[in-house]
Amino acid sequence: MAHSGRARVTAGSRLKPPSRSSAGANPAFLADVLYGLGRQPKTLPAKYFYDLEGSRLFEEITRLPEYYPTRTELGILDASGPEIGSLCPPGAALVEFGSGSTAKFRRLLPHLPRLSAYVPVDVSADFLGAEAERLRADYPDLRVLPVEADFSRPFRLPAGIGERPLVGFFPGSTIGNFEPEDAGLLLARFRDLLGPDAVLIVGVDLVKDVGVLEAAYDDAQGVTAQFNLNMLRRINRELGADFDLDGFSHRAVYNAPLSRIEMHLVSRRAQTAQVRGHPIHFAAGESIHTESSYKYTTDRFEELADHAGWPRARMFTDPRRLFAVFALQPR
Ligand code: SAH
Ligand code: AVI
Repeated sequence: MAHSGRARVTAGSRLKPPSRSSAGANPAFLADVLYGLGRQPKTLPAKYFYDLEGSRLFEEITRLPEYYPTRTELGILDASGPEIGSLCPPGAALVEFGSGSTAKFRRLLPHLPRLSAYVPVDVSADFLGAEAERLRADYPDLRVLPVEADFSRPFRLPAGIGERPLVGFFPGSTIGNFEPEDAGLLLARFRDLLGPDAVLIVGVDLVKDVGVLEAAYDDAQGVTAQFNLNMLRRINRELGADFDLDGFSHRAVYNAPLSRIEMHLVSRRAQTAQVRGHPIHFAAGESIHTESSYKYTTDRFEELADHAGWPRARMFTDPRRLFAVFALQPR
């Protein structure tokens, strides 16, 4: 399958990191961390939430009473599954971008006519491997071909898959973790990857009451806070850093003009952390912006998709219009 030649995009950051040649054992991670923490305001790319612990914490989030997106999207897939499935060509291979637990795929599977293969793509390597094994055990006749990759960069589909009609699946509103401009580039890249006859099924979280939004990202049990802090735990473990996790607090706030939830780690005091011998200074109250989660209106998302080469959109939503699932086609 041909690679898309488009610019690189990274969840949570639009900024190009410096050269990675001398960074050591995990050069891309170290370079991205030093780059993000060297900027004002400080940032870290959201894709680094997902080590094994981060993936497990995200699954816990999906079961929280405040986190409405997962159960709402699953409800839409159940209610509209037959119609969504009817748009997918028989014998297609389905490529899921950011597959996580594969729970959404499992709900869609009964509606997909004679699926030839399932290709879960994820950066969270160990979690991906374990979930692919579970899926094989549950569906012995299904071809499961996991790909460990950052889907925002060029990557290859497994051999032979490109000969099949392709269905893309991008649930969870993971697209909301990209800056809108990068989300457009990503959709255009998926169009190139999937080909001119593809269908792309995308989950999109919708603009809504600020109280509902902020509760979903600042739950009473503190699971989202742990998910956020796990980024620093991972940096400590994998990059030999010495962040004091008690020195940072979780903050989630809706930025209404930009229609996005922002997650931050706020330094409780003035402090300095070391990352591989690089001192990182924090003023009291200074934050690291770890994630944006953009919320769309259906019109705004359809416009974004149209500009990215997906002019035909069918929209499925829940009775409260909390979330939308789009089935996009390139012509
Ligand atoms: N699709 C699942 C999981 C969503 S969580 C659901 O709807 O519930 C987001 C998933 O995308 C995680 O599993 C994370 O590891 C993965 N992910 C995030 N950024 C990624 C990237 N740039 N490339 C590949 N996978 C990514
Ligand atoms: C994966 N992504 C769509 C989630 C979201 O809602 O933005 C990640 C998340 N962050 C905090 N809670 C969940």
